[in-house]
Amino acid sequence: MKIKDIKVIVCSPGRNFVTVKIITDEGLHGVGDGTVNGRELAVASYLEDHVAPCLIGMDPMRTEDIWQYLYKGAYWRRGPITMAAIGAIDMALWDIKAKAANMPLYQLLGGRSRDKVMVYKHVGGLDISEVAEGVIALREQGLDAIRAQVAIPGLPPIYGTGASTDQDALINKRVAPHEEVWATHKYLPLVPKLFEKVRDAVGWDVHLLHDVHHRLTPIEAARLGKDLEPFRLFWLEDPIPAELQEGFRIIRQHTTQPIAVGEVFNSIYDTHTLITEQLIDYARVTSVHAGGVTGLKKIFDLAAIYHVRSACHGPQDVSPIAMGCNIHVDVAIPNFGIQEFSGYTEAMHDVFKCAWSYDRGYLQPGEQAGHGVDIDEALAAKHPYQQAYLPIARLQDGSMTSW
Ligand code: CS2
Ligand code: MG
Repeated sequence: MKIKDIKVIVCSPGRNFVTVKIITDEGLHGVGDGTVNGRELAVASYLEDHVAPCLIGMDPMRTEDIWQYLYKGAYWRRGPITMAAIGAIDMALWDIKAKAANMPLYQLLGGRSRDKVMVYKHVGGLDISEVAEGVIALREQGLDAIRAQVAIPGLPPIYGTGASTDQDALINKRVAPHEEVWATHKYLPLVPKLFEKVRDAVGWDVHLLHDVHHRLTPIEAARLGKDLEPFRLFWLEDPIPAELQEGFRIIRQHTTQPIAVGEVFNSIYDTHTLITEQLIDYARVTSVHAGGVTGLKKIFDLAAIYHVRSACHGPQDVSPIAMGCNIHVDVAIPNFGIQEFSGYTEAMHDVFKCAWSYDRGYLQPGEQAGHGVDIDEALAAKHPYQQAYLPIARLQDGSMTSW
């Protein structure tokens, strides 16, 4: 079998997605996700101009060799654009391989290790009681794990704190990113109050999670971890900017609060200190940003040795294709932890046909051969790319800050 053609499809059924479609000379095809939120066209060009021309004529079964060809061969290793491009190609190749074997992808990854994939969904609100009501509502919908965020009194609504939905904040049609304001001293005392109230409302038989979104320093994060210990959170996510892996040593010295990190990581080298020193409990990499199924497996296999569990990033900007690949990996690996799941709109499901399914807090990969997701190209063409950026954050004095 040979790779005959590679198409790059950029569409925006509510938000932008970059999809690669690999077509073989034997008529089989596979699709992969290369979406990097706010930088979509860079990946599209990387794929179209620098990857596709090199792969024509290659054997699509050589998933590992093609991964290494793109990783080592480019000389310029790692980085979100390169790794998302590699990820897109890798997903499409695994799709083809599993279709050729006439098996769902998870069978090629070792088969099922579990019956279903636990997810967490998000709840936000303008105040703590609104969040508590939202958590109760999700509990009634079957969720066993819920992420809770609340708006900060005295600050305009900001991304991820719950005042606006993530989706609203992300689909920002202006040319320049929306600017938000952050103040740590207003946030730190609020979060323990939030979880005290939420525990009162829903009790202890539910996993509660919180995302700090990289906004603290290590010692501030250590303080927050200690303050949250009485409420037994499943995890505290991205407490500090993640490029300084050693920073997590400080957090670890002070608190037993489990830590989750990795949504901005794209290679095993972003995570290896965190994993091998057991500084985190959950690795939040995802198939699209970490080099596809092949890249994800490398990270999770290392993590398994160090008692670190998986927690694939799964917001809407991870396309339904990458979500499908995540679910196949989730169901197969021994060290699965949890899967983030924001769900998709009807328009997105019209463009991306999915064999995976969601029901009352759990996902299933489906039994279709391949990874089970395909793109309707004609419909995708009706939703052209729209320029959109994530917000940026400043402190109250106007200086830029991490978010
Ligand atoms: C968030 C994401 O899912 C999460 O935990 O942190 O919404 C993240 O901000 C976006 O994926 C950025 O594109
Ligand atoms: Mg996050």
